[in-house]
Amino acid sequence: MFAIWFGMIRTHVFRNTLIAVFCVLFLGAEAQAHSKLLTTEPADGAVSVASPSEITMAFNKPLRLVQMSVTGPSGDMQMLDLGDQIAVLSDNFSIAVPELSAGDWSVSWSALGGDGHAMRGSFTFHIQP
Ligand SMILES: [Cu+2]
Repeated sequence: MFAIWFGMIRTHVFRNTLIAVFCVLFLGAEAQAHSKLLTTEPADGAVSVASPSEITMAFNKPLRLVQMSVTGPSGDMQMLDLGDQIAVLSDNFSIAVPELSAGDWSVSWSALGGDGHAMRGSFTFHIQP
């Protein structure tokens, strides 16, 4: 009786351990499979003397950019027109931006990874008056 009961616990523990190990391996592989933002122009934290004419982003693996916006010193968010780069599988994007005023700007983007998972990120730069 005790042996059977103990056996059930062991089976459950064993099963849960297997599930845990599987999850760690799976999630680890997931994280590695995702695209990573390598460089941007303007670079994150850059101080510029002029408004950039475009913002570029380079990723280590192709993804589909679905949305990009800039938020300026006034706090107003402007959606950027992705044009023919929207949802195109690529590892490099150059998106035109309107004339930006002096101050702190943050860029937000969202994308679909090559595996279809949603991704997002942001970076900032500063334009000197
Ligand atoms: Cu994923």
